[in-house]
Amino acid sequence: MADVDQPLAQEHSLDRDCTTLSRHVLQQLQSFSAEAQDLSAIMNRIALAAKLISRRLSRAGLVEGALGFTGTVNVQGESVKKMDTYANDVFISVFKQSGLVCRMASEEMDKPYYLPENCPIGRYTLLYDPIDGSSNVDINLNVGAIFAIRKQEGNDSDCDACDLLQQGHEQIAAGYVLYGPSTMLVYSIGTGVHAFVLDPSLGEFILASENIQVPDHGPVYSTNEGNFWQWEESIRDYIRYVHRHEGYTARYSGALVGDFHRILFQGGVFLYPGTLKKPEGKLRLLYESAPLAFLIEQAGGRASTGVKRILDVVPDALHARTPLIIGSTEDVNLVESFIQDRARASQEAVVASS
Ligand code: P6P
Repeated sequence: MADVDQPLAQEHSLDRDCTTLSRHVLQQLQSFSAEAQDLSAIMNRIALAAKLISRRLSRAGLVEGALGFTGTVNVQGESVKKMDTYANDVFISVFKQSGLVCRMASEEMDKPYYLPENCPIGRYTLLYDPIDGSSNVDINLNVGAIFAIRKQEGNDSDCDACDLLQQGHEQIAAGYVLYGPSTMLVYSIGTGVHAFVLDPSLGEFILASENIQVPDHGPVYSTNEGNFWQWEESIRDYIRYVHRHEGYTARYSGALVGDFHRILFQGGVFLYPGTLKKPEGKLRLLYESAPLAFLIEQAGGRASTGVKRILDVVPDALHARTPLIIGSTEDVNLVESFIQDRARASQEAVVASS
């Protein structure tokens, strides 16, 4: 008996294969306005950058000069990998002559990069970390890219992009690319979180998951416990708790995007708190923590500094850092409860001694 559902199944499969990133953005915006078309085109350019970087990563071990260090140090004081520079240049190249993005702010560049041919038409700024977790590149482990799109307010020539120093809820869109066994692009424009998988045979990102919701709680806690001796006592209290209670497991890859992606799909919490050496934390606010905070809140989770919602933090500089506690609502709340307990105890001690 012929499968009467065959045509439907085939139609579904064809429709799925045709749900590319740019089409999905327009569907999400429910509009074909000029602004919607711009946003769709920007996402498409990001997808092109991801494809170019994915191709380079997949053959890095065979390509002369793809791996290793450049011998330079970036604005963060970190040694720059050749892949960092390549990926940064790819992002810039895909937006040249696009009429879309006027300004690009990157972890790899001290100041924003202007694309004058796109200004004033393209009133958007792209903030991005072109390769997140680049320490994993030379050992063929997962790395990622993180991005956020913001409107360019006014003429920032007199204050060197000060209009970017705004809270994370000003972001128009945010997302990341995960270069893993498959290359995935996950994004939100404020209407849910959606995941695409790169189909190399098509050269297209195809919709894989829509309206992703992070579980309210998960077993994973993800942090670099090598910093235990540098943490506040409250964070140590949380780590002691998960060490002594059933149902928790540690996972940490050294690349924020991969660790975040696991939390997004399986639940749990990622934390990079302040340390003695970096009291403000290591992760950058504008192009790492704020985009992921945008996503996790769209997925029903939370992102906090430990005492403040990440999306409410106003950066004091383009490369400002922040402590980050991000993931399932119940797990972020649990970490914060240890911080609040210690703060209360300190306050009571002050009162008692006065
Ligand atoms: P540590 C990579 O350098 C990165 O910025 C994030 O991707 C990652 O989560 C973190 O730093 C790892 O830092 O101090 O644990 O090596």
